[in-house]
Amino acid sequence: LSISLIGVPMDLGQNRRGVDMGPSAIRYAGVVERIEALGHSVKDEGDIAISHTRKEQSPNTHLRNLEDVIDGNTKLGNKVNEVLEAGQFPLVLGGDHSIAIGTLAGLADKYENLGVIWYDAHADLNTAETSPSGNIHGMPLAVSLGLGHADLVNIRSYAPKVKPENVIIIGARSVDPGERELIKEKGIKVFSMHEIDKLGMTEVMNQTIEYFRERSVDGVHLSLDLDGIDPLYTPGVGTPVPGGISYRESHLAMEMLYASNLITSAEFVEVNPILDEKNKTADVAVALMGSLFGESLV
Ligand code: DIR
Ligand code: MN
Ligand code: MN
Ligand code: MN
Repeated sequence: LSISLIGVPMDLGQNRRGVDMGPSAIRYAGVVERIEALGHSVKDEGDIAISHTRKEQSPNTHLRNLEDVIDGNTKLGNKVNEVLEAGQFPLVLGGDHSIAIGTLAGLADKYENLGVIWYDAHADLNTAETSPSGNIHGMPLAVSLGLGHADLVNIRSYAPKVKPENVIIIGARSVDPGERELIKEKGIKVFSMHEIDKLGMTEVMNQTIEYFRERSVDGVHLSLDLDGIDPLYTPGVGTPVPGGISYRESHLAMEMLYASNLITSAEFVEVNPILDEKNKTADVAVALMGSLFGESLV
């Protein structure tokens, strides 16, 4: 593969400072070397320019830092699309999960039947109306389905980006009431921790891969929130939830995705080195990227 690395030092989609240093922490953990060692070429495109002013914005909406989140995601969407047009595989490094809005905006006008894997403790299906926090990082999947604030939904001037029947959430264990309703209403496929415990990760991934093949998707984006993994392994995240996906289960999932040959773009988000223990979370992110891009144990 010919991979383009795009850093997004975004921390405006939530309250904890430090997640804007995620791209640096992941680079420091050796992402470029790790992927190049597998025979891929990696071009580091640097970081998207994100505002850090955190000035009070749109006091009449329930969406924190709305203008700057729109601005950053518009730039990111344009960059992701440019990289795609150049025939590169976009690998986006967060930053908080609000950046998935921009990533998907850049992907979906090329992939009209895009599949999305949302690997996360959360569903990220809140809207301004249902959000308990006003944090946009809890909203990107809803926004990409065309639900939520019009200025977010219409980034890069089209909507929706993704069809609900093309989304699979894996690892959910903290879902708000409004999100639960949306999952039911839209029939979104969810492998919560309950299903992962019951079926095992092998079966979850086999079903995931089969589901996308049956739907004849033209690409699959992996949006991996490091809080999907158990905080034992990834403590450097803003909203840790106990009882998550294990380190080995996550590697297995990445290895099976590599073998499936389905994945056409990926993002790794919510790495917060300020909350971390000796860059453990960025190290896990890079190790998982190793498996996603073809590392094997023997
Ligand atoms: C919560 C937390 N559902 C919210 N969301 C998080 O604020 O909307 N997403 N942490 O990753
Ligand atoms: Mn900052
Ligand atoms: Mn998330
Ligand atoms: Mn999450």
